[in-house]
Amino acid sequence: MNLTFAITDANTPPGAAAVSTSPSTGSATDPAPLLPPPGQETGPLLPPAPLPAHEPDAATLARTAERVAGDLLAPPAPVRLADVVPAPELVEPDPDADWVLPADAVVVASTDPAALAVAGHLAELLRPATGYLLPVTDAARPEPAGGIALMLAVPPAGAGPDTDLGAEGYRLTVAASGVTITAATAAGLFYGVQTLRQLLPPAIESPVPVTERWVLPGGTVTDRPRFPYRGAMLDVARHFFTAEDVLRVIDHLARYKLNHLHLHLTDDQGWRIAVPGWPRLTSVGGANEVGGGPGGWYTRADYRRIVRYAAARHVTVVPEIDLPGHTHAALTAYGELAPDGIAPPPYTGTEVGFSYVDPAGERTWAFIADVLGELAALTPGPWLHIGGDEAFKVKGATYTDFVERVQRVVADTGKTVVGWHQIAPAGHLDGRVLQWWGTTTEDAATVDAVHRGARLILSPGNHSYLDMKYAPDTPIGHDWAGLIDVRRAYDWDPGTHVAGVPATAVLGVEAPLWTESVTSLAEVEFMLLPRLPALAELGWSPRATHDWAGFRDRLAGHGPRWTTAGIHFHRSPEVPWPTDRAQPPTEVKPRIPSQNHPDSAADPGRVPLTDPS
Ligand code: TNX
Repeated sequence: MNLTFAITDANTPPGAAAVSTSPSTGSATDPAPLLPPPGQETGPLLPPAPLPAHEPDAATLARTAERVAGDLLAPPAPVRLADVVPAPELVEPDPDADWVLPADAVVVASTDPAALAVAGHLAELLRPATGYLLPVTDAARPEPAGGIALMLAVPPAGAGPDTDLGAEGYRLTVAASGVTITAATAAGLFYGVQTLRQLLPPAIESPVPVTERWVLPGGTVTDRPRFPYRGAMLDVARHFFTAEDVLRVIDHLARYKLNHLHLHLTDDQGWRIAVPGWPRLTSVGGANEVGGGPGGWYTRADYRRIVRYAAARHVTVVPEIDLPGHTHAALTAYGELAPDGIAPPPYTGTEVGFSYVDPAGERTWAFIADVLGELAALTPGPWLHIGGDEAFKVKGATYTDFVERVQRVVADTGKTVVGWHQIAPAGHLDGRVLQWWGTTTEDAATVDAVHRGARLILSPGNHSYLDMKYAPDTPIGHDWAGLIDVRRAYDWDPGTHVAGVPATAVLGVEAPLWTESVTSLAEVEFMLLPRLPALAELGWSPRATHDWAGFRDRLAGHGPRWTTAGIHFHRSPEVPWPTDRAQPPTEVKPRIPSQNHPDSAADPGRVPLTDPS
């Protein structure tokens, strides 16, 4: 074989033309490629390029030859540029531009605190497995210079859609000179970083240094989301999850470019957020959970920690106080909120629809103003979720009057209302958002609310409820909305799902995880993965990329990543997981027997609620 390669003299300034004996077709000012294109190593001998003004010394020649020989023997990048979840909008591979992260790489970012924070985040992601120092530095105009550059760039005025990356888009280029991520915002840079992370070998997930060739596939990814709202919900009321657990869940969201974490903070079995002036909400209302465990709650400091951690990952926290139903825990703490004025004993079962705060009581309204006021003050994001589901005992005008008054309380705090789609019949309020959790695709009240200006978050129970079992033998979870395997989680279209609701009224998607039967972080992960990435792809990727076979194959590559990172997941048989050397993660053992959801009889297969009164 005819080895042809470029020799860069140690004295050659960076970026200047290197001397080449390769069949380069570039102009005199192009940097010569280090390697000839694949398959052309034995091409015809061209006339030698002009000699440098001075000969490289023997040591330089030897080092260069060693490096080039190493590169020639090296396998191509194990991850392909298109192997990203969620699927990017545009992928343009350049197999000649694979790039190996050098041990002395620097992460350079635009001189902007938010961009530098993303650069710091990237360095923290890469340091444990690589063991590299990866210093972070700023520059007015970052160049990769053999490292990774994160560049904030405002598109020129009048720029077309090709250059307009939007509020969350990014462009990632892997070239022989290094990696550049460009975006208009720090959020865009952050999503570029998540893509970069997925393009490295799975060993990048190791918490300890490993020997690996940290190669990235060459080319360009240009990407931006389909919907602005992409989220997951964690029910911390049925079972309590510590702030530490919630931070881990935020990590999982961020990996897949989800940008909202909805926390279901209150329900019949537990009240999980401290509210000044109402101490018994937590000391009494927070001291239980399904099955009789000790429960728990977040202090202001805990909640602030969650919000801060989320914000650093471009995740907005959406707190939910479920009203007027699902309030039994609050009633155990303050009997004056109950219609009969008597505090009931705690409830640790899984029925729904029996509790409500007294809609006519003035104490109720003082309570609501204090609770929502506190959450508005603690929450930087624009949303307050008021629940509104399954309030079976507050009917007709009493219900809609109640919801309308709560909506006004929310508006007075400066936040925007989100509620489950049951609030549809209540009057419209500017910006109001309904969260669809139906298992059908038709609902006149919801369509009517949309015509009055409401937007929709899509959480169809039969596709996105991550508390549903994967299969009949899934050890935890429900099946009232059907079994949801990965394909079912993936094969629907948020843009057309509810008849009469146009894609323009769809704010985005959310996967709720109710936790009646989910008791630990391991079980949370088991229910989230691998279905959460399916939902993330529906929220992020252009519909034109939707393809089950392709998704399944891309998803399969994430198994070894989760295993390496110590994350539990369900080894769904539909996904062709590679056989990895690491031990497969253990399947979770249920601590709580699975229960069906005894809700209204609207869906066949659902067990009707037996009214306890
Ligand atoms: C319905 S979805 C509920 C929750 C349950 C869930 C269990 C919704 C708004 N309400 O109270 O936890 O089903 O799957």
